[in-house]
Amino acid sequence: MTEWWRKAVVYQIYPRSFKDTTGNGVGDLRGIIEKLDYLKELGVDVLWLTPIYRSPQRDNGYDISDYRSIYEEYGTMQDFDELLAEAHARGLKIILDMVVNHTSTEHKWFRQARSGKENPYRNFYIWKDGKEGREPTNWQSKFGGPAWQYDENTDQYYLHLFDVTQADLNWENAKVRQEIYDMMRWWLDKGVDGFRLDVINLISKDQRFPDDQPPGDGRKFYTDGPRVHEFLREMNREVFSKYDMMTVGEMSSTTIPHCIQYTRPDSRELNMIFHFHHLKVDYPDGEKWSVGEFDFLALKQILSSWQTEMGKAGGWNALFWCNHDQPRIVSRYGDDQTYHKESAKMLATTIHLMQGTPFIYQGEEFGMTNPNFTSINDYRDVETLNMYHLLRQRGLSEDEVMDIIRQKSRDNSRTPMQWDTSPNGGFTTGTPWIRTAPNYQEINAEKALADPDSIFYHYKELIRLRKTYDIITTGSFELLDSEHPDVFAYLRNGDGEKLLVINNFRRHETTFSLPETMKGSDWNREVLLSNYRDVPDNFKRMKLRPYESIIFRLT
Ligand code: TEU
Repeated sequence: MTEWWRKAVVYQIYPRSFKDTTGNGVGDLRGIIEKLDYLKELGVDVLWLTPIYRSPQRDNGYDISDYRSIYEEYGTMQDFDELLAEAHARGLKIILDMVVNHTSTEHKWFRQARSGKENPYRNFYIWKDGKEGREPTNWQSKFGGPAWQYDENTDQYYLHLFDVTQADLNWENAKVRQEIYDMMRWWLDKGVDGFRLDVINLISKDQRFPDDQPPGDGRKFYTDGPRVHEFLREMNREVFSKYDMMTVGEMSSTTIPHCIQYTRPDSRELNMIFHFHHLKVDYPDGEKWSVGEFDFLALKQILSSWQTEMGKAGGWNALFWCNHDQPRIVSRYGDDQTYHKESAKMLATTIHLMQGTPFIYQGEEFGMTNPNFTSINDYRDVETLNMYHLLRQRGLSEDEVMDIIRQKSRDNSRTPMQWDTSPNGGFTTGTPWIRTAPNYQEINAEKALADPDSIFYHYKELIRLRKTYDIITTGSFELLDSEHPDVFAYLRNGDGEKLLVINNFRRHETTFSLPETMKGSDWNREVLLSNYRDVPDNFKRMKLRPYESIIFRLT
């Protein structure tokens, strides 16, 4: 099988907020068909659709009640088949989101399991007796509160690492695994080109169910469980190995050694992984639901170590800043006001010149920002609403809680795609399921396409560079000046050529000096891409403007 995914660029679509063609305020599959030419213009190769299956939508589709039907507000299976055909006709591949750690409690398997202890589906899920009148263990749900829900019908608790309506599947049960593999093959036989695997490193639980939840982000406890690699090798043997496809695993709270194991070709598990450590350097004391400056030196150290260690060991990273769970990166690590364009371009260059497969999240390509809603009534995300109540119960004021939510909510990336200056940014002719960000008249795709200096064309050029220069795919990574307080600079080393990537992460001017090892050499240098109209005169000791970003090719 060809490894086409090593040079591919993936575009993530959150269908609910992408484009509505019916006027009901919810995006749909026909809206994606309508925008395929826009995506072709950007130059991406693969579209990742977040869950499109039948679901009560408690967690916007990550709570699946039927893996083989389309959620009715998104359209029909015929619409999906047409979308797949239209994408393939344009040379675009489509990967689907496989949520197999849990199902909705509305799924027929769970409804059967809940009906009685003797039901053949009982052990499709994880049921335990309570302990002295409380939950079986002190595990906590990622959305707040206990991870066990009491079911009085059978006087037992079931496990849910996420929402109470998302019951964890029991992967120890071979029947569960076979049902999942059958379902995966069903979608691949329809022509789907791969999968993003939701929290896939949670599927193996420690069967002792230890009752010692560590403080803080206790999820480390559930991740990379004892049989996770065994299950993934089986999934690869039973399914992935039989298709020319791409797989990317979402790895919550994982480690580099595990991710080398997950992605080394000879492991025969996955092609690549998302880790999130670079998106936790603005979690004060590791706590997501509090606010603080991001730790720039930690950011450089994390991204660099994942580049060098995965690179050396044959692992493969998915490269991303944004997705449907994360705040908009230009509002988070950039400047969504004065230096909006410069900082968005700098952030894009930083991640796209690394080794791995880049992922672009809808709207990132023209600099969509956090919406900064001021009322909790404007938020929809189950995690955000749970945390609002938890934080208020802990005694935080309304203003304190809303300040945290404005910066941390997953809804920051879920507001409607801003297509143009018409009402609701052209996303819908109806009332959108969630408000459109107030800045849609200034920041939208139509305006970006009309501006040759826009963020859109910077992304388009980054994609073109990846297709043109193999060194971006194959070159080794070398961090420069790890202690510089403002600049993230690195080299990509190839045969007879280097790429020097310089990124000022600050809204003030700064200087960057080439390392002594490079000063003596007389390089032919070419500017491949920058975010200002010119570059600093003094190459060896550069004076960098706010958020200045430059890619030099040295030969
Ligand atoms: O996300 C896993 C996950 O941990 C996220 O919920 C996110 O990292 C967390 O909100 C940060 O606090 C996946 C999906 O991407 C997410 O949308 C789902 O809600 C979740 O799994 C459950 O399926």
